[in-house]
Amino acid sequence: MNYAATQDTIRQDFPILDQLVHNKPLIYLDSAASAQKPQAVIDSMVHYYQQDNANVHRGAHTLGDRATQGFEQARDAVQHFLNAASRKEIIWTKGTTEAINLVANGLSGLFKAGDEIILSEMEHHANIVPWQMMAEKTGAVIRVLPINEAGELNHDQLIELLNPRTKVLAITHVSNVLGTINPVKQFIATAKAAGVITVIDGAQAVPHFAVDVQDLDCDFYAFSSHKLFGPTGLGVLYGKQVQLEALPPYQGGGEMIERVSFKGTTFNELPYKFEAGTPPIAEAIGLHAALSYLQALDRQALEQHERALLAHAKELVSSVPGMRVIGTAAEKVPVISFLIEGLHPSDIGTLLDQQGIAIRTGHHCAMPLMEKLSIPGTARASFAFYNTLEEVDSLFKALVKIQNMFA
Ligand code: C6P
Repeated sequence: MNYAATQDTIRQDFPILDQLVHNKPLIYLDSAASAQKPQAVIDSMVHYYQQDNANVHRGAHTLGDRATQGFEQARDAVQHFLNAASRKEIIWTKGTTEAINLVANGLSGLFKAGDEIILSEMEHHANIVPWQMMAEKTGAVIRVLPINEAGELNHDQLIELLNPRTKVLAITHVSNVLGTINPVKQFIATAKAAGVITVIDGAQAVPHFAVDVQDLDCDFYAFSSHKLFGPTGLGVLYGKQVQLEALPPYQGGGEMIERVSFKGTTFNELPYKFEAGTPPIAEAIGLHAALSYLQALDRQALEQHERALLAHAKELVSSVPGMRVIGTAAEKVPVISFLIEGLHPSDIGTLLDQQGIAIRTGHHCAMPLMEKLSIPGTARASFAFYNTLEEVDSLFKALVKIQNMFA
């Protein structure tokens, strides 16, 4: 595919991109926080609410049947998207955060005081705090894999940390701050050989490249719909069937039961055992539309375009005096965290917004990483396939302008 030729069409699929902010054309460089939605996603949700809205799995009526069908087809689409072995392995959650909480909570029964969980220094709070809460209850101990200067993890250090007390390895596939793509397949294989359960935070990976959970051979994999061009309020937990069967339910209520009496309750089969209450139906249908949209594009061409965006941004760094990139891993998604000497990241964010450019600033929910790097936060530009090389130019021109204002 000639990407340049199709980029205009792609941008037209995202109506939000065509607007002025502070009288300047919007340049949206905050897709790692939440990606924009193609019209197909918006349309699918409007259609659902206009034509099919009803509760699922209860229906003695046509609308209920249609809603159930749309909802369950979305699960099949996610199974296909991740190449999971069975639809029973796809659990709807509110997001990556809830998915990891579900696993950490469910695995607590495995832990005795002194048992260990390995995390890494680049984890998002969503993959730290649930484990800390579980550790507090069980007496488990958290061990932390360090990053090197470039912001990469080292496989030898994983080997050093592994020991007979290690029960879980929970690491991110891609860092939301550094952009590093971790070699999770190798880490999973090593952990598995040591009998350790693997939990992968895929929130920042799935928007950028194809993920095959059978090939990775992880036990659990989590992501959020809203970073994958789908609606907010929905996430996915993939779990190997054998792991999910062994895990106790997370929340109690309707849908997740087989039979309830005041003497006790038996639980529904997978995947419903983990889905208490009315699920996010419209959101699942919206995510299905996002996956179909992505699958109709040439994902390899999208990846190539994203690599070009990153390469162009890297080239332009030297044009901004005093700019320092945080995270220089060899394998990166198009996320650039940076600092500019003499400027506070939040001022950079505000001044860029004045020019219509949206980035994120702050600690990015990765305070331990900020502590490790001895910085309070960064400015972060994160790109998606709908961004253009011209937008990268505009970002750097704006940064030079800002830098000049303070020079
Ligand atoms: N990172 C960012 O701007 P939720 O909020 O559950 O959809 O996703 C949490 C999460 C988990 N893991 C990683 C690696 C993430 O990047 C995120 C969300 C956003 O970087 C918002 S803090």
